[in-house]
Amino acid sequence: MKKRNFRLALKAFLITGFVFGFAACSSDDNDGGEEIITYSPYITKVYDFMPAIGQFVNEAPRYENGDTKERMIAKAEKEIIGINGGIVSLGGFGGYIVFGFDHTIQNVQGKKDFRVKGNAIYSATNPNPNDQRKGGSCEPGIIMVAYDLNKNGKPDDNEWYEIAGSEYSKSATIKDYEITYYRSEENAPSNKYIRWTDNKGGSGYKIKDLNHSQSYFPEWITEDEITFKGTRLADNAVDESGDGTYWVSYAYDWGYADNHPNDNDASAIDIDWAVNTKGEKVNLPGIDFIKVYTAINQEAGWTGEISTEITGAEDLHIK
Ligand SMILES: [Ca+2]
Ligand SMILES: [Ca+2]
Ligand SMILES: [Ca+2]
Repeated sequence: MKKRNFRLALKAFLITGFVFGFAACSSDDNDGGEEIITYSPYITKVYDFMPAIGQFVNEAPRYENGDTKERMIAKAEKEIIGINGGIVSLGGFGGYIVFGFDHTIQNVQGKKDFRVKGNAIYSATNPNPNDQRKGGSCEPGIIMVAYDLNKNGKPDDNEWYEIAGSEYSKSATIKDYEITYYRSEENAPSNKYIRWTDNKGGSGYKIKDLNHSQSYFPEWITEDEITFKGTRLADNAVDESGDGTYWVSYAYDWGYADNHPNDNDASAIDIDWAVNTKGEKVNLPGIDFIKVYTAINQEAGWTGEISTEITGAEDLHIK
């Protein structure tokens, strides 16, 4: 989440909720009546939450003394289930959340099936009028989907597939990226706040914004380092002012979370885009679970790190 847009983050992304009901005849319904099953189009459960480093980590949701990982998952759930319209920040590259629904989102042929909601916006002005790309505060996250093949009600490791978005096959995309963040030293300077190394020979520091006094390192974990893995997209933020005053983070074309505004068709996802680890298309009948993680490892000047935010999700076939 970039700093100047945090106020927008607090804006509720309330979409008029409606309950989907259909009549299902139950064979053991001996009075011959109908049993009404209602499904929610929105998130009903958060299964896991582990943000990476970020200026809104320990704030969205807020960590309080003694909170465990389970408690933080419950806090994240409270933010984004239903139409609560809260917000969860995933921090820098790799920070993730896993959530699910009370039904299987169907993969309808030829149609987009769901949307992960974030707080992406296009800026009204861009100091660089020559750049025609959509941009503003766009902080793309990779979307993974799982179909509950073994019907045990939870996502298993072998049930996950990546949604291959517009950048999937581009040479700038790193498919096996791995980053480790190290807990900051006592009194670490703000420009060398949290060190990171990656599996490509890269290293650097996450910068601390002095307006955010809380720790950027998830407070509820006891380890001194934390590692995340996944697909890394090319840096998307550009200092279009040339003097560091105006950063634009550009949207990629399609297939990511927190990348286009929630009312834009480019934020909708087709389950048909799911691929296996070899990059081969898989044909899922639907999905039960979604994982989203921040796809960018970039500090965007004074606006802070690029970090995906989640404000909800929606099954597009329940109307
Ligand atoms: Ca965002
Ligand atoms: Ca579809
Ligand atoms: Ca399962």
